[in-house]
Amino acid sequence: MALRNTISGRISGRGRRSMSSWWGSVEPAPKDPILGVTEAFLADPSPHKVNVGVGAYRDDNGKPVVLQCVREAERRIAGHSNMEYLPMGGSVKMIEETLKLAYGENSELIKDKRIAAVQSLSGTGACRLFADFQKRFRPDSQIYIPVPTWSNHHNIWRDAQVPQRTFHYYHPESKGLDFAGMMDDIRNAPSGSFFLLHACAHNPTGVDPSEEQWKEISYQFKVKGHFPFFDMAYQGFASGDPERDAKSIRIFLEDGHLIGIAQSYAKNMGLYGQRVGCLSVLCEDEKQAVAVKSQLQQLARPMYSNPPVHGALIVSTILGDPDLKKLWLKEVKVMADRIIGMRTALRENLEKLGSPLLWEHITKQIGMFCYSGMTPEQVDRLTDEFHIYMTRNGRISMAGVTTGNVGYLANAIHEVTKSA
Ligand code: KET
Repeated sequence: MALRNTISGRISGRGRRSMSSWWGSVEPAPKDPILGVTEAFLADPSPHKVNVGVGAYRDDNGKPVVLQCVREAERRIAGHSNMEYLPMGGSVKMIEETLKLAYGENSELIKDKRIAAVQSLSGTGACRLFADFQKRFRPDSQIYIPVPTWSNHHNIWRDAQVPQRTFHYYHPESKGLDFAGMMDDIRNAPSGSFFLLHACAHNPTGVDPSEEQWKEISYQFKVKGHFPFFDMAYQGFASGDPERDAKSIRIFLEDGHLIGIAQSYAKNMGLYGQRVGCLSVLCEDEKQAVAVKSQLQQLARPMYSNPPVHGALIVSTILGDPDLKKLWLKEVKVMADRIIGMRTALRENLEKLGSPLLWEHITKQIGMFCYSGMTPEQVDRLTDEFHIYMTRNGRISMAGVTTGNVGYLANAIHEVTKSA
């Protein structure tokens, strides 16, 4: 008895010691530069607070929006679908419709079955799956990422253990595209490099190449044999028309590139939390596409097995019905137009206040974001003194600006920038 007590005492003592040492070396992770802003916003009790951090669309009352086409699709789905597993590669019907949006309604590439595509956990999951695929099959490759870019791109390729290089993109003085710098970097990268391109509505800058510039970029990629990977998280949010926003991709397709695309329905269908998207890789022929798809599935299986079913069903219900698709296109345009309207309003408010700075770029930039040019210190003042929350790179999510808060926002921006 005594002995047993001693042993059990020793075991539990040792147990305690090792238990407390399991995670003793784990330090708290740094806050995410985008999602951390939402956390701080939620914790602020001020009734005046404004969140223009995360890129999530709000209506003019600042409320999250569920599109009418989504409500209708949900109504049709309710009670009619089972909840069985999807295949590892996801919903075939959803993927079919999704490829049409990127590659074109009547694309020969789709007919020829040259595209390896799987349903992904939204745009993030598509990027991550591609990064893992790149690492597995091109283990010595690197990825060229624009400066600046969506902060999570760095995390994604880092965690996939693909080394990162950068290329020039934004020109801070002109607040436009550094086209010459970008072209130089494309020319100087080793032949056959991987490049990450934002298909439209570049995050965070709101600056896209023109059609002519895309053609030159595509040409230079051809000369160098580079691989373009398009992140298309905002199809429809640049021009209000998903077809027009796919122009960059279509230019590359016309030039005969083999490409990869990450598509997301988070923004353009407002399905943020449903996590529905698509990763596609254009291959040389059907046989190659079959092999690539099987390997993408092989990557997915031990990670999450197969993707969630509900969001995919919403998407395929909408895009598979001509009337619902028409309604969706109308609603995308309404969202894009409201944002464009808020750009004008913010700029006009700042100019009316007599701001000594130029704010032309607010209306020139496109998509969800305004890359304001404010410094991290100015952003800190906006948060501390005015309860306005945005990322410290000065990015304003125009999707969070409303008729009700635009005056307050402009006034605060004026206060922190007027002596700069
Ligand atoms: N790519 C880009 C360029 C992008 O801005 C986002 C999201 C994504 C992919 C991923 O979206 P998903 O929800 O996985 O489909 N950007 C916003 C939200 C976030 O950071 O997660 C943002 O920049 O605020």
